[in-house]
Amino acid sequence: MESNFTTKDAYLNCFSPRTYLQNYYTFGSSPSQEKQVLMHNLRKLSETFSLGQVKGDLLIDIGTGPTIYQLLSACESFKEIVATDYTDQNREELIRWLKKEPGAFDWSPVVKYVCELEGDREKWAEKEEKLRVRVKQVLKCDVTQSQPLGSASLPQADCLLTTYCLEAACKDLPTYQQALKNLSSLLKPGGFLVLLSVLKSKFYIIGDERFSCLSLTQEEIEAALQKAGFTSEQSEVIPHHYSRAYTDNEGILFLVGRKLNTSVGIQG
Ligand code: U7H
Repeated sequence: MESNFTTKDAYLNCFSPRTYLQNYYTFGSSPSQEKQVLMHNLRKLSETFSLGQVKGDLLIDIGTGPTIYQLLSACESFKEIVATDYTDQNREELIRWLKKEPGAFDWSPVVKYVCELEGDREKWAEKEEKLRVRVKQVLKCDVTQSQPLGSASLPQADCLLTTYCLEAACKDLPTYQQALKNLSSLLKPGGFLVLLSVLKSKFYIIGDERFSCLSLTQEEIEAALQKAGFTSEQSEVIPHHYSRAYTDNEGILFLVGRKLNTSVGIQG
């Protein structure tokens, strides 16, 4: 069967982090679908990481992209964060922000909003500094490989975070299923998986480029997680969607799961 799903090479050659940031994360004062989605995601992430159940030493963000919004609450609950992405240009864009290099994207409106959620909007500059200190490494990752971080040696994480990555990186359900198993090796037994996914989307647009997306339902994602050895402790669909000019998604899934403890028994 012929597959037209966007390849990894196409991401390397055609994905523009700047255009992506411009389309999905740059807002005027008027309301937009993109802003609604982001604010909702930030509220869910803040609840999850600030209320204190999900905390620990190491969090690995899988498919960070050129964005840091997903780490703003997590950096209060984890001592070390490792960011990862498949594309060189996403990792470079991220490093520009981490190192305050010229031309870095301005996340301050988003950081201010998260600080407001957490009780003090005035602390935004301190939060930016905290996040910059807590992100210890920016690594290449490929979720389709059995060792997604290649030869990099890290302790198993207390939490994996992944936002809008697997549905863009995996061409079909078996690949998605396998990617979850691959990621599981990076996580401690009992560790948390925090996942944000678009639902039932087949594509998304960035500038003039169209990228494929694996169309998934909440039930399919939960079943895939269970098969890969994760529980799902919290699974919530919100009806928000992005602008119809960008994608055809029907809602967004926010899920918190845990890697099951596999105790090795004595074979009788
Ligand atoms: C995330 C984005 C990205 O930066 C690299 C793909 C994911 C821009 C997607 C949407 C969106 C999706 C559908 C509908 C919006 C190939 C791999 C990652 C790891 C192998 N990614 C990072 N990714 O696609 N994004 N943001 C939004 C919003 C509406 C990868 C192979 C691509 C990979 N391992």
